[in-house]
Amino acid sequence: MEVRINKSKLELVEGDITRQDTEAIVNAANSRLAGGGGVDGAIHRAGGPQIMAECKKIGGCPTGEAVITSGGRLKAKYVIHAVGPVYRDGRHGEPELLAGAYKYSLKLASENKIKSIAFPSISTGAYGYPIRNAAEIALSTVINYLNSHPEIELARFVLFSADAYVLYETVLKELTKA
Ligand code: AR6
Repeated sequence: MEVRINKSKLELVEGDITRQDTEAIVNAANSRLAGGGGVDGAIHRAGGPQIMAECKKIGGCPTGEAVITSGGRLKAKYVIHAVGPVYRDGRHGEPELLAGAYKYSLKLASENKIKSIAFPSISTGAYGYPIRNAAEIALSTVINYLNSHPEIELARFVLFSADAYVLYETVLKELTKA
């Protein structure tokens, strides 16, 4: 599914984030930038050791923020490592921290003149964020940003399962009345 938000395109696809041809892909990282499973493991495996070497130099990233490295051997020139919250009960700042992970990623994209960016569904795997709530936050945060930042020409969400794709599609239709 794809919709236009102001001057930008917002796309949903089912697939693997490591195979995207956007200028940047976003990693669902941890605050130590130490690597792990899920998206993080897949990105470091596909991108090679250069990415971890840069992460080590940076040292870490607070939850709700993001840092940028090169894309190593990936098609994408950059990896933006965003740190989403571990979900507890939704009353420990999780919504704001999740929104922050997306906002920071977009801000880094703008600062680095990146025009196309692909996101995974941050925090909805190992970190346990209920996916419907996470999708509402993810999509509304990105829509808000695109409305005032036409320099981002394409924002794409890459969903790893058909279920996740359908859920994001439902939420995007609700948010845009598409
Ligand atoms: N492409 C797109 N989406 C994927 C892929 C992929 N290759 N692999 C998994 N997903 P997770 P988190 C989906 O666990 O919840 C790591 O160990 C997956 O189905 O990757 O933010 C880090 O080091 C889920 O919907 O990230 C952290 O310690 C979503 O991506 C921690 O896990 C996010 O799942 C971060 O946990």
